[in-house]
Amino acid sequence: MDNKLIQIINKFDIEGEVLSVNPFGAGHINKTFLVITTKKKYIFQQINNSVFPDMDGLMENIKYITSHLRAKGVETLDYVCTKDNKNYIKGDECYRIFVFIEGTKSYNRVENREVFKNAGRAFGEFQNYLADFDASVLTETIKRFHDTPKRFNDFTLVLTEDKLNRAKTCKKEIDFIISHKDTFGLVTEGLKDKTIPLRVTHNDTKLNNILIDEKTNKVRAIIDLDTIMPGSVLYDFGDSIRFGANDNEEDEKDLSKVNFNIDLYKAYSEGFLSAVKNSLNKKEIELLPYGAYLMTVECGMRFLTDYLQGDTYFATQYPEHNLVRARTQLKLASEMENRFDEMSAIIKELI
Ligand code: ADP
Ligand code: GN1
Ligand code: MG
Repeated sequence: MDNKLIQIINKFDIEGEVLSVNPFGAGHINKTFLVITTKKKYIFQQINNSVFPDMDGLMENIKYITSHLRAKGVETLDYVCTKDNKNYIKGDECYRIFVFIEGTKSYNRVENREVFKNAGRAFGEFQNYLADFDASVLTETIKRFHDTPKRFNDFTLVLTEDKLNRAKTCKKEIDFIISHKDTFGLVTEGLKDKTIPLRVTHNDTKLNNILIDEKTNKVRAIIDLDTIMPGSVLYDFGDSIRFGANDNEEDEKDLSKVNFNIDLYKAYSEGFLSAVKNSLNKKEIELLPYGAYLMTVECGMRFLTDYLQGDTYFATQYPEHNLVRARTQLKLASEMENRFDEMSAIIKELI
């Protein structure tokens, strides 16, 4: 076992003696480990503090949000303080511990329609639980996180520099993004002119940020609360569809196996709208299909930006990993674009 990690883990007020520490999960941002002690299981994370520079603010957000949820009887993340009562270890490297939520699993693709419908309902309910949360106490942990036009500017700067000379390997993807740039502004504009309400949103609603009960397939807890910030409901709906309504995983290399699955889109919409249809305004409802497209094209653009800048943001397992991810997202976005009418008809039926 890694002695350095064990020393850090032992600074937290955990129960029992550490038996094992192993890498865990498929997150792209933090380094996550499963810790097993003689008494309990924990999730130990080195938090990516270049992605999240304001760690105090981030952990305060988690404190406020988890207390708010717990007061409503909702199962949520439970962090363990250090022996000197801090909610994380601060330094060049930052660490925290959560209690492992037992009897649960997270999925990297939808294996069962029912699970995805349950995920939709859970994110809808999550939105409702946060409706009375005082957003003014929240730190914006990543500035302009889903500001897609700003993401496009970042992309063009990185493309102009092309410091690894990789642009020649992804001309088709670059052209797709540039030719779609006029479609990126609807949500940021709507938030600005207030036709789209600013709500407290999760902002990273992919399926592996939910813990599903192993026995019942019901959602036990929504996790990865690092990006909870004021945002649009379209981000939360859209990001779930981007990840889940795909016949395959986010990093499937064989693009012929990557397809937008409209039945899974329908399943998620059924669950989600059963929880929020009465609280969304007309414009939000109309834009749900667009939200799915926007989050998908934005994510493709973010993966491609990271590929062009040398894989400094998302964790990667091999040199073209971000390019492979970008390709799946852009293919899905293009398929969604061609099926907007069907997607809208599904929403209309459910309202
Ligand atoms: P990242 O920001 O890198 O995505 P996450 O906080 O999402 O990190 O954690 C990565 C993975 O670890 C999750 O997808 C989930 O599988 C698992 N995980 C995180 N917290 C818990 C927890 N409290 N109990 C059980 N599993 C967890
Ligand atoms: C990251 O942290 P994780 O792996 O749950 C990213 C999301 C992306 C997602 C793509 C803070 O999510 O925005 O949509 O990867 N999180 C951050 O899979 O950038
Ligand atoms: Mg995650």
